Amino acid sequence: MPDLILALDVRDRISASTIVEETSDSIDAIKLGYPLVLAEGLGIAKLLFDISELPLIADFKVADIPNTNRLIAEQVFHAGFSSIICHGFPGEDAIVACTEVAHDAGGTCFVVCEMSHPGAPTFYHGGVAEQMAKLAIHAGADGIIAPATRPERVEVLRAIVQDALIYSPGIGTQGGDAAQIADLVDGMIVGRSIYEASDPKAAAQVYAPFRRR
Ligand code: OMP
Repeated sequence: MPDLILALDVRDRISASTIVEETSDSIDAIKLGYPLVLAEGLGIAKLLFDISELPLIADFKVADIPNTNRLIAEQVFHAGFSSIICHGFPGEDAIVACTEVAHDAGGTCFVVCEMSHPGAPTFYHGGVAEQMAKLAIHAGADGIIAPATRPERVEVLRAIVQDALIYSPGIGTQGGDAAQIADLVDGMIVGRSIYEASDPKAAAQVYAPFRRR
């Protein structure tokens, strides 16, 4: 059974800290990305860690040349994150740059291999995701991101990455179903279905039957 990862895409520290206080017993990690970090700065990571003591995943979908990826990743781990998400399409050397920094910091690196939204198949088709999954593993990444909105694609990618981790977004608001995906993945990423709920704690607990522990 997978971890439940809260995608905390709120835009202010009061909402962020309130939701984390309410849900921290019901989730296993918190994913922060551009919406909250651009609004509040990278220091929000320490604030949320001090409240929850949960692992923090930096979702900047890093997608640059290796040197720039490395510089970004260094900032991420210096800020207290445990994991970083990068894109696969810039190629193996770019993934290696993020992975090396992650491992030097005792953290992990995840590679986006196929996205969850309706437009994703425009470019993620014809074996592209499969190639990226192979590249991610060859580059030493710890896991991949694969779409809960397409469980059949997660099955294909699971066969490639085998025991590596798969974190899967798209559950809830995007239409993915935790019951369909839980057995295939190591992390269920859920955002709006929890943080936009009138009772975020109750909304997080909906996923308890599918969650590890
Ligand atoms: P909700 O759709 O609100 O549950 O949020 C999903 C979260 O997962 C957001 O933070 C997205 O940026 C992220 N995400 C996707 O939705 N689809 C992807 O293919 C990849 C990600 C991601 O890398 O986390």
